[in-house]
Amino acid sequence: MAKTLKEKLAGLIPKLREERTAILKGHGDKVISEVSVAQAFGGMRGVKGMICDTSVVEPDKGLIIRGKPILDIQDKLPEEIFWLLITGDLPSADELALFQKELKDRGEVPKYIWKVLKAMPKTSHPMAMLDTAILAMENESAFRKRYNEGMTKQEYWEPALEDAMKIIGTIHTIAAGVYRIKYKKGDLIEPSKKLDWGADYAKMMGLPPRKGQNYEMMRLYLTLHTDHEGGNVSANTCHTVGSALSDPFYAVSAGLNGLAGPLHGLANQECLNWILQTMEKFGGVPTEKQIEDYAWETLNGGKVIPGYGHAVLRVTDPRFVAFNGFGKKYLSNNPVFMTVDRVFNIVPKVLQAHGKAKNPWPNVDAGSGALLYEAGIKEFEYYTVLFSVSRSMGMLSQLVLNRALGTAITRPKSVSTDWIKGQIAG
Ligand code: CMX
Repeated sequence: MAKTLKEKLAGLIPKLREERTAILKGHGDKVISEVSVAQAFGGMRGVKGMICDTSVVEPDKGLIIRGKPILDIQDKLPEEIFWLLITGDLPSADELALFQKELKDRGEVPKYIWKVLKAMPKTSHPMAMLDTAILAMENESAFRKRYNEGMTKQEYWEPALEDAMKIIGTIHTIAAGVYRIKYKKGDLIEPSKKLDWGADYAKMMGLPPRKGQNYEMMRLYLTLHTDHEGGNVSANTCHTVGSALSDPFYAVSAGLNGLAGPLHGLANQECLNWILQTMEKFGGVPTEKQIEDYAWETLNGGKVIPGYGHAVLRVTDPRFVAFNGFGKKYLSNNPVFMTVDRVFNIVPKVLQAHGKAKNPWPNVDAGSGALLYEAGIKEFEYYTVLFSVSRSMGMLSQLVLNRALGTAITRPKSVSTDWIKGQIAG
């Protein structure tokens, strides 16, 4: 008989605990990283100081989830990726069906959430609406309830998983509601009993299925964005907040606030903006020379070219490759996609000549916006919400594992500029 996710984890966790204890007991003093002055001032880039087992980002390969390169699993459902992230294996067909049912069983959004969202100012950013809804839903937290009742440390992961499943079971419905409320798209659309997570999200937003093309786009989008190891702003923030034993609603809401930043999740709206500005300036799909000129104009104006560069990656992001593959299949004659593809031929050369960005290649955001736009989602500021729905899976899988393994409260040591000056002086 198929196991539930909780049963599967209950079988895995004792071994993981033993492994962590043995590593710490036998090798706790081994040094794994040093920190330079530049790293201390530079966002701790490259400092190895936290553990994340769900995925790694190899500078020369991109995202690898539990040993599987993202391009090898790009055809999976996001639900399967969540199972993979948290357990290390893909689910069997029976396990997947049971897990999808468990999510649907937790799919009811409390009525007060809709009241909160409808009471927010019309000018609220959709990310502020999503974050507020997740935070307001903290009222439902099983973790907080069990903590107050006095659960043991060994039990922390169980209500953390319950909260994680409640968030994943509802976040797509909430996000679709944010879309319909914010952009006056009409009444809310109820979740379906049958559709998978991504297709249901697209349907609840009110996107036309277009013979399944829009559902396939949404599936791909959600599958590709689930996780990007532990140090990025949203994952790291969720990790830190969760480490204080703030429950998963607090932790995910905090992580989403980080995702709202223009250098992180908000970049995908800026990216499409840049593409459309280029098209507007040149009256259609620009020539390569026009793109080159506009790229230099952007750089000389002291701005970044959104969608290019990465803190870790040093190659074309494989997730961009996956989106480009979808574009070539479904949108080969579409002007926005053609511009994205042409920009890809030109901008890396310009950034290399500019000489500042350590990585001149496209990241995930360079291509995704065009697909969303052509699916009928024309409200750019909403794009980060789609990213967030997917990334909740990464944040939550990391959080549940951290509660299972007793990860300590985060508390790196900060030092003052005077202390650094003292070190330099010797
Ligand atoms: N256009 C212009 N300049 C760029 C650039 C770009 N796309 N990418 C990097 N640079 C510049 C940096 O601004 C920095 O300049 P300063 O020295 O003047 O500060 C210099 O190159 C070195 O930066 P880096 O070490 O290569 O990159 P960082 O790790 O500091 O920053 C990132 C990474 C993503 C914030 C940066 O590449 C950027 O701003 N890109 C555009 C925004 C974007 O696409 N963000 C999406 C990120 C995806 C994600 O969140 O996963």
